[in-house]
Amino acid sequence: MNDRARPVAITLSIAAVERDTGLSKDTLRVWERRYGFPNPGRDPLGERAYTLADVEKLRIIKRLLDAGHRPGRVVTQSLEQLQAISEQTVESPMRATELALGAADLREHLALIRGHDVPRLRSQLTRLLSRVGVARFVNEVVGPLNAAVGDAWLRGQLEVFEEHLYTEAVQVVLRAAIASVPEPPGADAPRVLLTTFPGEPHGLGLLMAEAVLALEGCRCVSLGTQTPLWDVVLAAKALRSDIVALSFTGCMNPNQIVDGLAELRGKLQPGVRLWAGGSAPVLHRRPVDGVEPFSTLTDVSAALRRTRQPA
Ligand code: B12
Repeated sequence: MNDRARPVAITLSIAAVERDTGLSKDTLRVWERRYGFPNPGRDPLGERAYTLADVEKLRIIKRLLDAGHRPGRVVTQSLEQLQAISEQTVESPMRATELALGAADLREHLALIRGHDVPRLRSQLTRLLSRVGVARFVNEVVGPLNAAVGDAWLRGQLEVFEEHLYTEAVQVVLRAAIASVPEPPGADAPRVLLTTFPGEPHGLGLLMAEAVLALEGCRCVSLGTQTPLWDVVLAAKALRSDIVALSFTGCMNPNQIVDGLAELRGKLQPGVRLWAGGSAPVLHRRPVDGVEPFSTLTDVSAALRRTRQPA
């Protein structure tokens, strides 16, 4: 093929790779020096330019690191070798998923997503909800399904638009579940404001937290995702919130998470509790004064008991 016939290769900047894989720019540069991978070319401005193949490999590497593998063991492997390690590694969470949801149920849900059958996906989820109740639906159905959908995307078995279809269906069912929880009777029920920071588009963690908090007798108001920081402050004041609860995945830049939480803490009334939940590792690696980190929903009950005690 001559140069004219060769298609122009799509490349990504280091910032785009960081956002897409959750690997920091520093890590990418260190690996480049230490392991020779990734080894990006340069764009016309001399900035690093990563290929889509690099990004695919980096995504698998990130997933393996999250599952406990060491960089030295995985970064230098070929794509085929990584896929083989990945098959073995993701098998156990998948098995756990199958146990919680039922193997047939899980396969059926993934097939409905792949078949774009949204009405049936919704009705199956609704059926499961009425069978197991809100608490088990959140922990044993939505949690494992999220993981399975995320894994399927990572393996290239689901497209991003199919993740959107899935999210929409789960949102509808979770909202109905939340609406079915009776309002807490007393005026002293904790008031919780839920949202994410700009840059964090994932909203299912918020909805799952809202469902659990409603079951625990809280009055929840959700602003949905990506609320500017100052508006969170205004809303917490206007709604007289006792707790501001935020959700973070590993997609958001860790420095923005830490700086944002510190700034928000400084702007909220001292008596307002600030909760930060989700799978972003930085929440535990770099704790922020006055911010309570949560990696699961199971700690919510104990944390509420602390909130109900005078500070
Ligand atoms: C659906 C989905 C999407 C949808 C989101 C739509 C929406 N409106 O929410 C779309 C398609 C938009 C999307 C986009 C992206 N996504 Co996405 N997505 C998912 C998926 C499948 C589920 C979404 C979710 O909300 N998870 C978040 C919550 C529910 O999970 P969690 O953080 O583990 O939270 C648990 C606890 O921490 C706790 N919790 C969470 N929040 C809170 C809050 C409080 C207060 C408390 C107490 C507890 C709590 O509750 C949960 C249950 O235990 C996940 C897979 C997964 N395993 O979660 C991937 C996932 C989060 N996405 C991922 C990625 C890489 C992306 C993209 C960068 C690329 C892509 N897929 O296109 C973009 C992001 C673009 C951007 N601008 O940043 C990765 C993140 C990897 C990382 N870096 O950590 C994941 C993990 C998939 C994977 N296996 O790689 N995604």
